[in-house]
Amino acid sequence: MINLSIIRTLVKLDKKVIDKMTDETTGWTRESAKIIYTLPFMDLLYRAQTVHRTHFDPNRIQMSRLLSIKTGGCAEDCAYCSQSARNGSQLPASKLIEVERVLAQARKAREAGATRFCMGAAWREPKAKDMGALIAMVEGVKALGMESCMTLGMLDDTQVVQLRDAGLDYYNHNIDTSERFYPEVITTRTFADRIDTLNRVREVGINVCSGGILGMGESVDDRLDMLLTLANLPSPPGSVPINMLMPQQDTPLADAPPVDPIDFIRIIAVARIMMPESYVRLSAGRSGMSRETQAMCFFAGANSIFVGDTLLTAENPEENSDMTLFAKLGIQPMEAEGQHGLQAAQ
Ligand code: SAM
Ligand code: DTB
Ligand code: SF4
Repeated sequence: MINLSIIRTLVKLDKKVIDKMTDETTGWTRESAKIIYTLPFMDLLYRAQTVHRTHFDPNRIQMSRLLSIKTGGCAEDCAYCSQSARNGSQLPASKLIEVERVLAQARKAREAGATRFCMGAAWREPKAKDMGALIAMVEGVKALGMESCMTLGMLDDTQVVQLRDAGLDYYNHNIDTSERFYPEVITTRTFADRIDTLNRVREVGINVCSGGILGMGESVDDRLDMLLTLANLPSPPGSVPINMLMPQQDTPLADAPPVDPIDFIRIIAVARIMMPESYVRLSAGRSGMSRETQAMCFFAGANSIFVGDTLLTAENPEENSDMTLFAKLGIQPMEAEGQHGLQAAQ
């Protein structure tokens, strides 16, 4: 058993040791993740910001807009989700919305400065009959000069090719938590199912967006294991959303206690250090965070957010308050093509 406090002292004293750990892009271990996570907060933030600056402009943040294209009535039992039919939520189930309505929202998002348009559906997986409309949505968003992203649940071999050929830039499919804690949150599909979908998406050349949620009752080790799984994929996801649980009425996690902001910021910093070239997205939960917490998340390496006053079903800060915060912090929205060649690298 290694004494963590001794290692921490060594790491603090010997910059080479931590450089070696943080420069590695593969083979992260729980032990190295834990050493980094438990560094004194200032040392951790300094390391994370240093790594961040070697790959990104620290004063630019990528902005995406989300739209729910099919809401509610989902067959899965994700304990955090307002859209699961099994959670007894009162949210009415909708059908897949028309392509033109989606594109009208995408145009609005582009006018408000979003460079990526993310479309989410409350499905276990898309059906073959839906693919035509989904393809038209991707093509339409691309024709507006925006990047396209979808999150539709599991995908099979045919669907990933169809979406790739339509021009889909990113596919979001979160692992949500550690493999160990996962069955406490979702029982209707497995952690391995999720990894299979991520592999299919990556193998056809669509950028992977995958992350998870903090605040579901998981331990620090679960949070770190989730990051380890992501960092140790054949290539880490180009985009890593870290959501803070937004407790939803009538779900099993409705009364989950809030995450300590300092613990949340530490996880952002570890994600930045372990996945230096990925966009780390400060996702759900910003509406409950102070401006100072958000600023610290950006300093720790988060460089992507969702903008607009709704996520899928839950609230998000208003556009105006985000722009005021950006102005106060001297942050500029990132241009669509400022993606550091990540798409080519996937
Ligand atoms: N149905 C698709 C799926 O699950 O793959 C796509 C939509 S789903 C809402 C996308 C992700 O949003 C989830 O995997 C989860 O990480 C996040 N999410 C959902 N509800 C949330 C909540 N209440 N608080 C924080 N994150 C949430
Ligand atoms: C992700 O990780 N967060 C976004 C996006 N991927 C699709 C979704 C957040 C959903 C928050 C709860 C809601 O709006 O219902
Ligand atoms: Fe369905 Fe996705 Fe919600 Fe799970 S997270 S219940 S799959 S919409």
